[in-house]
Amino acid sequence: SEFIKKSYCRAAVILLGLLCLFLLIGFITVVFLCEYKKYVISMLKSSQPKLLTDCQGNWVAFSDSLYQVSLEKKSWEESRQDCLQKGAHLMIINRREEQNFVNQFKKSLWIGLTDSETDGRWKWVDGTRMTTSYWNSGEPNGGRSENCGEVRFYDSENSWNDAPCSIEKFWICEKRVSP
Ligand code: GN1
Ligand code: CA
Repeated sequence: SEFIKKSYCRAAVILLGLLCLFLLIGFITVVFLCEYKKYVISMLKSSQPKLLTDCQGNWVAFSDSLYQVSLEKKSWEESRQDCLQKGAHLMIINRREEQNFVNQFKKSLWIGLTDSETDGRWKWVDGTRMTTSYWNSGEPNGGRSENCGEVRFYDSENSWNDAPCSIEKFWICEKRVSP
């Protein structure tokens, strides 16, 4: 009858409409997924160098050690802790080559040197006494108020300074690589 015909027609129109809707949704989804894939790939490509340096932690090899200059500033003690946490220690400088190497960073950096225990008795963070030194002329001059060692006058071969341990500075960690 006429009624049934109309109903079929309406159902067909609705079905067609739904089909169109599904096709549209499908099309949008495919386009979206393609764009998303492109986006993810571009993100992966652009973040590749960062990921690599993060994995390696910006350690620089020199002689039998790896060195890492910090990206933030901390007090000497907090700097020492940071290095320990990384399985390293604040840099210990025993040789002229190492001294020249650290100057190349052209940055004021805490090193593993302190006379906090006994004024004027400079010790390295591994407990050894400082025997060879590369103090800048006039340093150390801080007495009781400057008990921590830093590389400061990096344009001079002898670049060390004693400074107050509470000052926040960049620092350099050293990780010995077993030969
Ligand atoms: C700094 O800020 P000033 O010039 O008084 C440094 C000293 C150095 C001195 C060398 C807090 O003292 O340790 O011996 O330069 N003070 C600080 O010129 O880093
Ligand atoms: Ca000083």
